[in-house]
Amino acid sequence: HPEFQYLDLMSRVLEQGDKRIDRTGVGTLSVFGAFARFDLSRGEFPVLTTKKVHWKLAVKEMLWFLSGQTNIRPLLKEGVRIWTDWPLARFRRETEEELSQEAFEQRILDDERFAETWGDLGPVYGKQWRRWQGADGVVHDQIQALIETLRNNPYSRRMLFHAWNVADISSMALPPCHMVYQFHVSTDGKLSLMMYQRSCDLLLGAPFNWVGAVALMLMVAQQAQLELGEFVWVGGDVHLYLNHLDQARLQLTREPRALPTLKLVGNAASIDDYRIDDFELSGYTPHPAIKADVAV
Ligand code: UFP
Repeated sequence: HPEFQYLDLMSRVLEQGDKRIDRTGVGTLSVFGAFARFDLSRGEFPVLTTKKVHWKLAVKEMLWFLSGQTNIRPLLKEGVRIWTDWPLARFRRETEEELSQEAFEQRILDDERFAETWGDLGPVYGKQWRRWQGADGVVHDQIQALIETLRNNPYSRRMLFHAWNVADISSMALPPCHMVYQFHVSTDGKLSLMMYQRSCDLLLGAPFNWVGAVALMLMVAQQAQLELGEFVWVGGDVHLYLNHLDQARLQLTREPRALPTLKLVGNAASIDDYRIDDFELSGYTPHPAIKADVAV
């Protein structure tokens, strides 16, 4: 079962992980270098079944990246709260006001000016993917360029986009974790994606990032009129936070179930025209969700 790639990696981190204090102060067990591959053409969709993954949140996040936006306001409008921690921490630090997460999010939603000041994450993924600005001032839409190459020169070995814009890192709320997405087309017209993730919260990050990547594959494949090939994942520092170990052990007691299928219903005119309702996940009967806190 393809999900054992995840579960075996989790065991490896638990058993062999190097224990260290990390940036967040929580501490992790960490291994360096990991690999997984899922053949989507054989129905191996990496949506974990050993816990319930909120797949729609991951797809909505991917749509937000693709929209080029970097403010949490449109995410909150869609009910996605995973990026609130960083702007909220900055707000509390700089204003010394004790606002709850709920109250902060409500103000972002109600007050556009407040959102402009406090809701922006800096030049994170969306900016780099769609509007990477070179030193000469020229702005590059990496996604559009990728789709054009896939259509016109699909055997190119240069089909990738990158979020690690060195000059912009210091103004990002969080430097990109999933940094590079490289695409490949086989002679029988199958699109594969390899994603490199420099830093991976194995319990909370990976399951989410994998769904996002697969959603991206579906959209890009449709835009380039290609079939689905493989999703290949490479992890750099792959870690379990020390307050996630019980959750990881619980997950390892569970037996994987049949993997679901993620698909697009209908055709979008361009990469900018996808909506959450265009995605359909079928055959998903996971074990219950596992709660855990995100390290900020
Ligand atoms: N992280 C992920 N996936 C993401 C994301 C963050 O796993 O999409 F945005 C985790 C990895 C790490 C932390 O635990 O967030 C980022 O911290 P650092 O920048 O110190 O690696």
